[in-house]
Amino acid sequence: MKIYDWHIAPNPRRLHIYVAEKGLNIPLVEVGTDKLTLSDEYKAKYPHAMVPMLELDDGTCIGEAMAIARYLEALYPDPPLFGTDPKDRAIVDMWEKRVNEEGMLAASELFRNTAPTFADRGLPGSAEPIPQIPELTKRALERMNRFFNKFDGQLADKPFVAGERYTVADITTLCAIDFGKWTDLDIPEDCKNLRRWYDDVSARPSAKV
Ligand SMILES: N[C@@H](CCC(=O)N[C@@H](CS)C(=O)NCC(=O)O)C(=O)O
Repeated sequence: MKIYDWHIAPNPRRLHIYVAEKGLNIPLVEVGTDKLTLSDEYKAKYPHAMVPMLELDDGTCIGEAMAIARYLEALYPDPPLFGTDPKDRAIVDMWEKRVNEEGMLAASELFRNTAPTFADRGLPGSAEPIPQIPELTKRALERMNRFFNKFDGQLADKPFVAGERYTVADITTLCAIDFGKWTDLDIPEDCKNLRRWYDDVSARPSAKV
């Protein structure tokens, strides 16, 4: 199997960190171009036109960072990054989905509606130009602010987002916060729990890949 990658991009990073935490070695195929687009060959091969994507040896293409991670989790269960029993798995899933919707997609909305290099790319994966909507910027900032505060509260009495163990919920939270930095947005000063957690997870070797 191999992973189609755009190394600088935030969603592929979720998978890089996951793979590093697992200690796996899966070949990467870079499909990002110097124009900050995905290559034409890749888009022809995979019309969903987003990364990451895992291609199996039988040719099956699996997209969505967390769908790929779940597949790998089934093959390589240790260390567990999706929870350890039914209740724990549901809690990890709940927080990972929350951070994706409330953090990752908000950071994406902010970036895609402000970055000059993405002027006609308001949404990922579209063959047609999608103009930016500047009015969405204000809402995206409000979403990010809610996300920072909610996750700061969640981390008040826990070492990790979903509880006592490092999981995929931490991976997506780290990627969402670092994606926010692309638009110069940082964790607010008063979100002390989130800042403490951010320093801890950023120091893990997996965060550097
Ligand atoms: N929900 C998808 C999101 C994938 C996504 O948005 N990927 C971006 C890179 S971060 C992409 O492929 N962008 C292509 C583009 O900008 O045309 C996932 O979780 O993998």
